[in-house]
Amino acid sequence: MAFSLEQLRRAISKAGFLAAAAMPAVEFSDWRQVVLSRPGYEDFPSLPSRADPRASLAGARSVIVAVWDYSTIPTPRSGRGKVARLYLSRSDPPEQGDHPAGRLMEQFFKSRGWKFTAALPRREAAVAAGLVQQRRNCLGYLPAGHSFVSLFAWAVDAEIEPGRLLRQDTGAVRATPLTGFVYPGARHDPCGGCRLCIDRCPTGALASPYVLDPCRCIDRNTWRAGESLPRSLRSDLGTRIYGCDVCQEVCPFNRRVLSAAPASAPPGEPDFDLARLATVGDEEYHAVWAKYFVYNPDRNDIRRNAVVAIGNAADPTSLPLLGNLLSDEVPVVRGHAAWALGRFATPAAKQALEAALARESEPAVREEIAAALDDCAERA
Ligand code: B12
Ligand code: SF4
Ligand code: SF4
Repeated sequence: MAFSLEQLRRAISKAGFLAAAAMPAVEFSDWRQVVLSRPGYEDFPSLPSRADPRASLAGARSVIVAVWDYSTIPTPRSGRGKVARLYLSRSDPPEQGDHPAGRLMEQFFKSRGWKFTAALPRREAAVAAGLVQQRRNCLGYLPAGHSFVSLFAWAVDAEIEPGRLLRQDTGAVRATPLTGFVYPGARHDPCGGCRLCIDRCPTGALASPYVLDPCRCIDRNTWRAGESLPRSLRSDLGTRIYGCDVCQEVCPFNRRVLSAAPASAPPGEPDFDLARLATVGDEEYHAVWAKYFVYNPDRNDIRRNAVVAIGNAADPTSLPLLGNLLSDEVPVVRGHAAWALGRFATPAAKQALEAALARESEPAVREEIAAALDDCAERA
């Protein structure tokens, strides 16, 4: 006998999700086809294997998708424009069970004796269940609503009555059955003549409607681990050090939620000062910052990003700091500090770079310094 939607309703309500759905565990074959055919997804080699819930979980019978609204979560003001709202609100844990709401759901599955897997295409599942509709920036939007939602999904080995659950203004969660489910459903373009997200993407990552080049997306680049950021993208990063919200912030369909009065951050939130982040030590990083930069346990990735942001902010008072960072113990930080100094092109910046070149032995950093000196010459 199928597990009733009513029982799932109680779990979703307790976890605090805005909406959810249960549907049959179908193979997301169209989605796999797209992933395999688009360039740029080689960096995500495990992605296509998420298409078939039954391959990830023997006996998978249902998929549960849940929508977490992070638009109203209070976040540190000093982080805005530097860290994407998804990460500032701590709504994208590497494992769904690391999030309080995801943990409650997984405890619920375990209490029922259900086996589950989280290896799924979460947005595709949410679109298939009719919980969100994709727009040209690729993001899933709530029906007649915004896109600042994080999506959770699990396949379970229990049969659940298909249906949707939606939290009402009163706070109560209402259930409606899902009839005539088919995958894939029809895809309609709801954007009319608009192209704002495509035209305003700082790196040109949105090549055309619904098509993203992940290698150019700021989000993917800011969580690169232990490597240099592509030189051609560094200036496009602006002061963003983790993720990017531009394609959502320019969207007319997000205007209302963005203009709502921002909730004030709880007292004691840290100051996302770029100089502080560029020089952060290990202990402070793990105590204060690692909870925001969830995919980067190594502080040096964020130090590198902060150094690039300082270069882009072009505030001459940061010249001494960048000069000091040319002697940092971490080569990637030294290399990016050189790049940042190259953007200033002042005699002091040039002098610091020449002195660094004379003492530097790391070939990759020497290359960065030489390129930065060329930048100085060009700008002069
Ligand atoms: C890989 C990945 C990335 C990659 C690639 C992104 C991408 N668009 O593929 C990178 C690292 C770049 C990335 C960036 C971001 N991501 Co991401 N990412 C994922 C992940 C793991 C898989 C996404 C995926 O399925 N990609 C494969 C491609 C092929 O899918 P797709 O873009 O949806 O393609 C479909 C459309 O093109 C559609 N389509 C094609 N033609 C047409 C025509 C019409 C008319 C229509 C309607 C549709 C349509 O068909 C395709 C297949 O279904 C999911 C989590 C998960 N486990 O599922 C999160 C996820 C999608 N990301 C998320 C977020 C929030 C982001 C960022 C906003 C983070 C940030 N603030 O920096 C950015 C946004 C970038 C963007 N504009 O897409 C959220 C999205 C929530 C939402 N509301 O949709 C997810 C679900 C994670 C979460 N925490 O909830 N991400
Ligand atoms: S998140 Fe930023 S870089 Fe990525 S597609 Fe959107 S606007 Fe472009
Ligand atoms: S900015 Fe325009 S084109 Fe892009 S998602 Fe929003 S409505 Fe669609």
